Amino acid sequence: MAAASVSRVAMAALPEPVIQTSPDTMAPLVPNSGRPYNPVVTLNGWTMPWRMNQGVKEFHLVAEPVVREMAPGFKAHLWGYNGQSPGPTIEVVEGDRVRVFVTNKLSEHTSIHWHGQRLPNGMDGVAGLNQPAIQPGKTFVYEFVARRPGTFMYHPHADEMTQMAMGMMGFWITHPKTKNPLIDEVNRDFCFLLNAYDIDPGSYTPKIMTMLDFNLWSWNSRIFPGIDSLNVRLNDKVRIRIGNLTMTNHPMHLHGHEFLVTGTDGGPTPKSTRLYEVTADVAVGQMRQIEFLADEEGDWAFHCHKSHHTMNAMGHDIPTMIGVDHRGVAKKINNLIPDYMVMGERGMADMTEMEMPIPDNTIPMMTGDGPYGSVEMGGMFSVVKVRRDQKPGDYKNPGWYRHPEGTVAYEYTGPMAEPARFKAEGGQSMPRKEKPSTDTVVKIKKPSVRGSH
Ligand SMILES: [Cu+2]
Repeated sequence: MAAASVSRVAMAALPEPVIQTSPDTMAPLVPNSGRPYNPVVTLNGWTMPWRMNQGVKEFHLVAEPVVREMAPGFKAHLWGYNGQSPGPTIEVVEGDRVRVFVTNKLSEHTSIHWHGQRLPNGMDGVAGLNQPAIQPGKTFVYEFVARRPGTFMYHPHADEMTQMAMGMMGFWITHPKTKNPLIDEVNRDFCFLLNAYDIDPGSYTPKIMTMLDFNLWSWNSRIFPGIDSLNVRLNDKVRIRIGNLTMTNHPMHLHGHEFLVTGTDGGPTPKSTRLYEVTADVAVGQMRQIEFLADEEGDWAFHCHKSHHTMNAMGHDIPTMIGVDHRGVAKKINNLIPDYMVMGERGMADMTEMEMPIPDNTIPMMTGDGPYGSVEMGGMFSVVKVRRDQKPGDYKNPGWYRHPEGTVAYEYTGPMAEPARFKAEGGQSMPRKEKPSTDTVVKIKKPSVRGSH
């Protein structure tokens, strides 16, 4: 009885929840208690401080509505944890006993599932199956030993469709206790979650019923150009941990370097399975950690390879007008139909130059000013900046890469040679027997007026 009342008192003494209001990438949180480890950097996020309580690492998560700046000039009303969506990254060490207090400040019940963890069944967080849901205003306690080192995440397992569409999720990293032959030491260790939202231009709150047709593809609830660059020193060994909580897969592509997939949410991958790649698919509900030696200086694009995932709020019902001469016409049409635009003619830089009127709190479809003009990207896109003079442990953005003289693609201004044309009929392996009597003309449909591009 006495023991029970003592533990009740201990429970009553909740650790003060730490709230973060900034969407900036925070410096790594160097552990000041417990076992040492090399901390990660959460892209446009932060790691939650803990309290050691008689050998137990205690965290306090608060599930609550938050305002997330998804990019400068664009804020979303989401649900998250401790002031942000995603919630703070939790970093522990293999073998740590962890106690997480979860306070529900939402208008409906919730729970937390600790994706990928070995733990007692009653701590797995599926509301109704493993525990009663956490009702509004209540605080629940999860406690388990972090048994396996690796890359994990947390998210609700109660009214999931709503709560994940609203941004409730976070990263969890369990660092190895001792040297692990499958886990290399790295100089920089980044992590972020892939998430997606459907927020109508001009509005603030995601549409939660959307299953596939999302219009905002984000990393840690940020969209390019709002996603911070990953700044590293030349010859750093770099690890990037990625988790996917969207409804589709994301082939993550890195320019200029080859990487190995060194871990999944199942743990470190056996060395015999590791292939050098430049794109790794991260399927729904999966986590992948990639590693590479950053031995090429420059600003290297790093993005999802689905081209629609490197765009911001858009409609998919714009007709293709490639081949149709629009000179002078587009601006005139634009006076009549404010959201009219031409695809495939001058690129998306038009979006900025034509000053398309867009509602308040809306980010252009593609944007981002680079050193040579518009980057014409949005969504799941960022840059790995590799610099010789980046100081060890310094994560500051070094600015644009200064290309050495004579190493940038340039315009050819000499004489144009007549193209040598292949003389035989057709281009296919066997020429067709009879040619059609007349050429086929493809009719191009007129654009329709839509209010949601
Ligand atoms: Cu994608």
